Amino acid sequence: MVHIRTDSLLKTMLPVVHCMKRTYVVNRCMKQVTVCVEGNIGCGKTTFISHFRKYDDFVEKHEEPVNLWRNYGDVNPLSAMYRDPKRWAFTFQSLVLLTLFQQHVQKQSKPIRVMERSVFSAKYCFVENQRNRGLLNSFEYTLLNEMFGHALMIKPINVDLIVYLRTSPENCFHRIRKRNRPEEQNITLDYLQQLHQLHESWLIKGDLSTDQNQAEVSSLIKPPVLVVDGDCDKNTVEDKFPDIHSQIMSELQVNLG
Ligand code: D5M
Repeated sequence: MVHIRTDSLLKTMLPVVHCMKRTYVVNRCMKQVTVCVEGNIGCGKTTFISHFRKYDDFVEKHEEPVNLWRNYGDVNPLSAMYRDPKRWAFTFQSLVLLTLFQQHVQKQSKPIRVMERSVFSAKYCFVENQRNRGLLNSFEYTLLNEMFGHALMIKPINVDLIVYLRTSPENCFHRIRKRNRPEEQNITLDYLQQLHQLHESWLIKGDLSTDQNQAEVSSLIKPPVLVVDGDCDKNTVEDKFPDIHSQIMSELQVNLG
């Protein structure tokens, strides 16, 4: 099932990208676009993004810098965060905000950038969840919000489309068990259910009521949302991918020919 939330469709008309064999000619005034793939832990984002390899001529892929989060100098911040979240949640979120911002502001070399997650899901899902669970105290939470709001004020980040891989927490749980990352051994179904609810509030209900910087950033974080069923198996997603890809293109109002 694929449907588009229509309440906030992007109105920008994008000029045409002409694809000719392995080269593309881009209208000089073309606006480069960014698509963020969002969804719960284990929902299949990395696999989904890998399907864009067929469109390498005009799509650049940015995977979540999880390897950096597992290997930062001689520490493993991801593991520290899961082991002792009260001590390391703030540090980990600072690292996530920093590294995802660095990705967002990297010079774009192709017409379409596809990013795995964004600073927005870090903030609206993970930071909120850690605050709700008492893992960030109010000082840490306020400081993270200030950092986020300030960074966006200095360098607004445009997202043109969000692809939401909507997956049941139960399926995410099984996939996390299957991929067997050592850091993630203690992830509970309860944790995934909380994160699922926050993704739903943000991407389906459009509820940003917790945002302390709402006035400044709300215009930047309400791109259209394309909802993709993440519960189907890998092969089905692969089969459906050309169709999903054309929906992404039509949503971006880019014509490839
Ligand atoms: O995310 C990779 C791993 O990173 C997974 O264990 C969730 C964790 N992650 C990602 N972003 C955050 C934030 N902002 N806070 C806490 N934990 C986070 P995956 O979804 O598998 O790509």
